[in-house]
Amino acid sequence: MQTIEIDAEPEAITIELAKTAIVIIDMQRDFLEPGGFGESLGNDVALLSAAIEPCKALLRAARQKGLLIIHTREGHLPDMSDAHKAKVERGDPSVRIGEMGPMGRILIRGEPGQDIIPALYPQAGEPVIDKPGKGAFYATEFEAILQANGIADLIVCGVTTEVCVHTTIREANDRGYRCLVPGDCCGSYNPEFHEIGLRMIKAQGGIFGWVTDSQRILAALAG
Ligand code: TIU
Repeated sequence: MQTIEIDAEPEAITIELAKTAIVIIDMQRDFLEPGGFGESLGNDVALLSAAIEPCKALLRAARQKGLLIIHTREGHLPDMSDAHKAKVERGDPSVRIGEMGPMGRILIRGEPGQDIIPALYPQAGEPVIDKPGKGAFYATEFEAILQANGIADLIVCGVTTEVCVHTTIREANDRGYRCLVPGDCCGSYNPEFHEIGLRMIKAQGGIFGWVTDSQRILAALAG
């Protein structure tokens, strides 16, 4: 079984490739392209695009190594029975979850905007988790898939750093999974929140996990 050491903060981490999954959180058109949910909340969606190429490079290397790759998509059922009022009533009422936008109904499963961006589209066989919440564990089959595959450690990428990435890492941390976060594979509409979000993960001896970058993971995978 191949074990690699990856340089990270607060310290290097050693992982077994067969027990590690790459999790790509919510790299969806609704968050990364104009006209979707991210923009409806008043955000500049261009701020997230820097994460696309590092994620792409990591996915390519992970596929070559045969790592388990799991994608998530935030979104709701067409009847919105899984969308809490407290979540729906955010932002401009004309462009809220479920309203019609240029990419279909905003953040509704099956609509073009809710799907993953073409640059990072899942390959056949890679699990795609549709989640109604911020975290990947809440009301999904995510943990069952991790358990069925003997996964102990997660490499978590995606958007946004302080919302869905952070929530998933916190949920994973409480369940005993070690999380390694390549900061350049994540992004936020607020660069300050991105930086502080990463600092929060690795603070206090790695209270929620480890922080690295795509280059250090690629170097370890190639070594
Ligand atoms: N608004 C925001 O920063 N994020 C979300 O609503 N969802 C995710 O982070 N995926």
